[in-house]
Amino acid sequence: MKQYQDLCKHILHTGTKKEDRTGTGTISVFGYQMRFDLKEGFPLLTTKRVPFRLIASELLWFIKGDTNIRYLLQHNNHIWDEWPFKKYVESEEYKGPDMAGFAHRAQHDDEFRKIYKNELDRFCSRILEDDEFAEKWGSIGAAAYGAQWRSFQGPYGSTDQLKDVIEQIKTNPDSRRHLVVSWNANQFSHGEALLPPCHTLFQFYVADGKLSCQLYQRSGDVFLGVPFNIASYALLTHLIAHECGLEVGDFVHTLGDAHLYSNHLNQVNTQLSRDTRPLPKLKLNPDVKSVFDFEMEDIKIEGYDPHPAIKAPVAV
Ligand code: THF
Repeated sequence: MKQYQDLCKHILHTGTKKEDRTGTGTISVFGYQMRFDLKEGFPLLTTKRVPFRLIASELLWFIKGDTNIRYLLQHNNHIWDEWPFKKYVESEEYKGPDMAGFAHRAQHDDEFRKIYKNELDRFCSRILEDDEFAEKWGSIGAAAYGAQWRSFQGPYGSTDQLKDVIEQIKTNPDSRRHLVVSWNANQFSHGEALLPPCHTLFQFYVADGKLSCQLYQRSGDVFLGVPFNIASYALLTHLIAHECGLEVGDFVHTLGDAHLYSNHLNQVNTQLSRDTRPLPKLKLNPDVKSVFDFEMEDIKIEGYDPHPAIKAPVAV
């Protein structure tokens, strides 16, 4: 995926050093756009292995309107653990060893990393086993994608944006209003969100029997998050096209603050030294008709032959 390699090079060559909320430090640019023709293959990076099953289970979780990490844990998906864990260990209810600044300390202090891993494991087990605990501590907040897509809150009540947009694509394909918005400024300014949504808005477009999608992402962690985000919206576009009887068109990815974390730079350079390989293909179970009925076993990726995975710490 040359588009992604070009983005990394662009940030390395023209980016500015910038501090950030997590205290890690980044190199950042403002405003960037990539375009992927989904008919040319499924845009899953080949210059490192990207765990597709985590992307698919995260997307199904959003589509269900779920905001509790229990569903992810049931699918052995741990990409959102740190955020509810942070809220829990900062609360009165937490009585274990001090976890302040766990993301940084776990990287630099081996002794601490063991204690942290142990606490995080216990947290995840309790989310899985204890209904009350899961209810109280498993949520990533009402401003999470699942809630915004399926039950956006406003003065007139709740709106199922995803269901509505699919209906509109079917009945009024030429509309210029095929939008799903996750940025509920009012809600998150009143402290509901753990992490205000990075994918603020996406729009669909139908032409020549093909469905395209554009995402405006206000902030992109280019090494860890962006490869997930590209594949996730590509998959969403395929699922909706499937239900609506359309072919897939382009995925257009527009980024606001596009950044490389300072502790991902060696990894990025390793990745840039690798050659790209042919893209895999997505296979959806033809018997499933509705976006809302897909399960993991209905979604398969074929012909994926990437270079090995590259580990990197996630900034929290
Ligand atoms: N916060 C930050 N700092 N970066 C992000 O990418 C990000 N996300 C979500 C919310 N906040 C974020 C969480 N998404 C991984 C991937 C996506 C994530 C979080 C973490 C990650 O660690 N991926 C590893 C594999 C992990 C595994 O195998 O368990 C990888 O190598 O790709 C942006 O949506």
